[in-house]
Amino acid sequence: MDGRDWGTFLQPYEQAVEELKVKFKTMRSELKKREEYAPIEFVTGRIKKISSILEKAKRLQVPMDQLETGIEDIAGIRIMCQFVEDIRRVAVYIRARKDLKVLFEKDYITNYKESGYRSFHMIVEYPVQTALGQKNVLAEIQIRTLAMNFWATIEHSLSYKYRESLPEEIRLRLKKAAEAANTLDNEMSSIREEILEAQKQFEDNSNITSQLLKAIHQLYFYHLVNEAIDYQERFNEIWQNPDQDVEAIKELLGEVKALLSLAKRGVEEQDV
Ligand code: 0O2
Ligand code: 0O2
Repeated sequence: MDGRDWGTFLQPYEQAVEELKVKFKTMRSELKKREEYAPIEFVTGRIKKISSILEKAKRLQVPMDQLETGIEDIAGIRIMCQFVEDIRRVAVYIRARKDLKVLFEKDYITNYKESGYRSFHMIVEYPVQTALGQKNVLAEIQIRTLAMNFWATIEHSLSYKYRESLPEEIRLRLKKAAEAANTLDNEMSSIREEILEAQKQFEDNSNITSQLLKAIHQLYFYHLVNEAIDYQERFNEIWQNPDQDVEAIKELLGEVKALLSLAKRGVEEQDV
């Protein structure tokens, strides 16, 4: 390909990156509105520099007239997530989209690279509408956590500087740093699990409490005033205790419910 053609050649890729960035940023804000947090933290994109395209073509022995199919990441989108679990979720959303076609995936999380690199890659075919009609371009979507991104960004700049001659000692230290980033991701995931579990527990407990208070209130409808006062006092006692005993609240709820169903049956029998 002649040097003068680069602008025209790269135009659909630029358009693809711009459109895909908007789409994934929109997905982020949409998910954020629906849920308490978005599985997408932020999105970036770039088109590969001409020098990098030429270098990669040489390295992969891609002929100059086959760059469109031979180099998959001329258009690149990067999606950063807070937690490892989010990566799979984002991949599911991408697979379900009707405006692109996933051609293949590379799971460098399960099968991390020798360098220590971790990320989930999806190679997609994306149709761009140009002045001359539709053109399908390839794009690479890299999905990774903030920790994976932190490591990859620094490793990229260091490796780039040293090229092939990265000293063995540095290579090993980078690998160790990748393990540390992975440990950090795992730790954050398990802390998150615990927080979610604690939140659920808190919601369950407050549900039981409101059920009990409602049930006590219902006792008045059956003229069980003394019982209602008695249960209210017993509840107050448990509630005022610094380590509120959920089991005791559950037990009390069971007792009040049993009394209510007896009272209900009594009323029904009277009606007959
Ligand atoms: P290469 O070809 O990947 O080595 P600049 O590119 O620095 O002149 P700009 O527009 O600020 O200016 O670049 P940006 O978007 O900050 O990207 C800089 C670097 O971030 C790129 O390196 C990429 O390595 C990386 N990057 C950002 N987003 C993506 C993405 O979605 N996919 C991929 N593969 N890389 C991304 P280089 O050296 O510019 O390009
Ligand atoms: P850039 O500058 O980010 O665009 P390859 O494995 O290199 O022969 P392939 O099969 O096209 O070629 O790519 P692969 O392995 O799926 O990786 C594609 C991209 O993932 C790379 O693009 C990087 O952005 C990123 N990547 C892969 N391995 C590493 C790694 O060890 N460290 C870092 N920091 N990034 C990695 P480019 O074109 O190599 O680079």
